[in-house]
Amino acid sequence: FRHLTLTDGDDGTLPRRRLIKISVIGAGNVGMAIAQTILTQDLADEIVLIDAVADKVRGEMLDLQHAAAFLPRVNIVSGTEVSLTRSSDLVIVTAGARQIPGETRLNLLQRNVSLFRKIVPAAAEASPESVLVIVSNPVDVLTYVAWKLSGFPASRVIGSGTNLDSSRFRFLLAEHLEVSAQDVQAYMVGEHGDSSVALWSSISVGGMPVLAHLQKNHRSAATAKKFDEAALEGIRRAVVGSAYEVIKLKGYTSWAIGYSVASIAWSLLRDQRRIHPVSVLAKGLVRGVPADRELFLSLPARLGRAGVLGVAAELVLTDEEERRLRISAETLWGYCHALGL
Ligand code: 6V0
Repeated sequence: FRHLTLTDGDDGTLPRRRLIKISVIGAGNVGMAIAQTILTQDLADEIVLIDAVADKVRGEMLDLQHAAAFLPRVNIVSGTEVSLTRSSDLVIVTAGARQIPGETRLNLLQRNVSLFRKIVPAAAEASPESVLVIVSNPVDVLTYVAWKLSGFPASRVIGSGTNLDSSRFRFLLAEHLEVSAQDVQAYMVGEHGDSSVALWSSISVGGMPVLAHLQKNHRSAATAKKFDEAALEGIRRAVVGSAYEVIKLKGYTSWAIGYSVASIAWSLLRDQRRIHPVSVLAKGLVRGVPADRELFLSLPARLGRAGVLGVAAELVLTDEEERRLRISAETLWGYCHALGL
C-alpha cells in the first residue's frame, strides 16, 4: 500500500493505544484452552506462551498462528524462558506437576511450590505492574504461595478459585429450571473443589430471589418443589463431582476453565468491575477464623484494571454454610502455614 499523508506535516502514523500483553505460563491442556479463548475475545495484542517443553510450546504457537486469517491480529510468541513475558499486563500461571499415583496431596503441593519458586519471582520481576492469575492446583494454596513469592500486593494476585465451580453451579441450576445460565445469579465460595460452599440465599433467577420466594410460598407451588433443599444439595454435590466426571471421561478439564479464566482476564483488563468468585486474601474475612491468619479462598470480588477492587466480606450464610466455610479456611490456613513462607 502506498503511504497516505493525512495532513501536511503528518507522517501518517496515528498515536497508538497502549498494547495489551498477556502471558500464559504452562502450555498444557488448561493453558492452551485459556490462550485460545482469549484469542477469540479480541482482548490481547500479544500473547506469550511459556512451557518447559520447547517443542510442544513451539508447536502450540504455530498451530494458533495458523488461525491468523480468522482472528483479530495478535502477535503470538513462545519459548521456555519466563523473561519473554516482560512487561505483561496479565500473567496467568497454569504450570503444574501432575500427581504421581499414590502421591499425597501435600507432596504434590511441595513439588508445585518448588516449581513456583522458579516461575513466580522471575515473572514478577519481568512484569512488576502486572496482575497474576493462578490456575494451577491446589489453586488456593498456590495463590498464597504466588503472593508470598511475588512480593505483589494482594490486590494483584488472584486465584481462579470458584469462578469455575460457580459456572458449573449456574449451568446445573439453569438446566434444572430450564432457563439460560446467564440469567442465574449464583455463587460458590470457599475452597475450589471438594469443600466449596454454595450460597443458596444469594441465588436469583431473572432478578427473583429464589429461596425467599420459596419460603413465602411454603414450598407448595409446583415450582417450589424444584428448589427444595434436597434438590439443591444434590446440585451442589453434582458441581463438586462434575470435575471428576470430566477427568474420568476425557482425562483432564480444559474448555470451561479456559472460558472461566478468559472472563476473569476480560474483567481485569477491560476494567469491567464485575463480581467474580475468585481466590483472594481472606485474612480477617471469614467469621470465626482469627483475623491474623493469612489464607486465600474464594469470595465474591470486584475486578478491574488494578486487580481486586473490593471483596464481599458480609456473606449471608446459614449456620451450616458458615461452619463449612470456616473448616475450609482452617484447612487452607494449615497448608499455607506449614509451608513456612
Ligand atoms: P498439563 O497438561 O500437564 O499442563 C501443565 C504444563 O505445565 C505442561 O505443559 C508442562 O510442561 C508445564 N510445565 C511444567 N513445569 C513447568 C515450568 N517450570 N515452566 C513452564 N511450564 C511448565 O496440565 P493441565 O493443563 O491439565 O493442568 C494444569 C494445572 O491446572 C494443574 O495443576 C491442574 O490441576 C490445574 N487446573 C486448575 C483448574 C482450576 O479451576 N483452578 C481447573 C483445571 C485444571
